[in-house]
Amino acid sequence: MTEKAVNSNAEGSPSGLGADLLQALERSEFFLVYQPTIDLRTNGFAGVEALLRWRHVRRGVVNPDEFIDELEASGQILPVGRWTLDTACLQGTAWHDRGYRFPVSVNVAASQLDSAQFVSDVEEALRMSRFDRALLLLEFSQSTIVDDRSSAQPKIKELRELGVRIAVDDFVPGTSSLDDLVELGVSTLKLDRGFVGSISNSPDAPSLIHELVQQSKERHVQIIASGIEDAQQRSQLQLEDVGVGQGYLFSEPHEAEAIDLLLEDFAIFSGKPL
Ligand code: G
Ligand code: MN
Repeated sequence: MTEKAVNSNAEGSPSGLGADLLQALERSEFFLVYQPTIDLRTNGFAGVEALLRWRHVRRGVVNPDEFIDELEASGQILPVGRWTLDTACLQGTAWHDRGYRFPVSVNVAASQLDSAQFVSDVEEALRMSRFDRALLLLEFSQSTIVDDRSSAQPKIKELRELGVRIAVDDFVPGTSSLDDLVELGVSTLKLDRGFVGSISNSPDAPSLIHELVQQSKERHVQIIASGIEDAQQRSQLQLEDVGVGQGYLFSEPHEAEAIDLLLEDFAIFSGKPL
């Protein structure tokens, strides 16, 4: 029997973490880590993506792929998503107040966008934190935006009107028309980690990226390549003029205090405030 199955029997939920998960928010066990994005031309600091983590009392730090389905199933994704948004905006303002101005992106689940209060939650997070709305980037999966367009589109429009930006996460070139995404209000595409991982050995990838970058320039859409793990991937993406990158080659996600140190390094390295 697998460890998962043992836990499932012992604690009565697929991951074995369900009961603990219900209390995690009030016990302040969630925290955010931030993964830098890097300007591929200048090597400068371009922003961060906020990523949720759970410090479980016995298991240690747990990644969202182990508990996100359960958060969705129990409806807790809404309060936890709200907490994530609030915390990321507050942290963004703390950086900005110290002179570091850069975008912060936050992942949003389909059920959050579906919920009646999502747009007002975003408004409230911005008001409460004083975070610059133009620097908040909300990341949605392609299916959240495209498959459920009749319900998603009006909300995306409201979010755009608030002044925040919208990204499609895990985007694989060639799977959606760029015009369609732009029409829906998308300003940024985050290239899928798996796709980026395949660029060195996939014959189609360079031409797919090339075409996407050319189209995105005409439409003022930003491309961020995620999951860059080696220098070869980086140079191929740079060759195709992808503007921004993210991945272990540059930095793993870190807690805010570690990002502070990184920011100081970047500022010293570039000789100017960011
Ligand atoms: O789907 P999204 O890009 O939001 O997923 C982010 C997750 O990917 C984080 O949990 C982060 O730890 C992980 N991640 C970030 N950079 C890399 C990378 O370069 N390689 C791999 N394999 N995973 C990464
Ligand atoms: Mn993401």
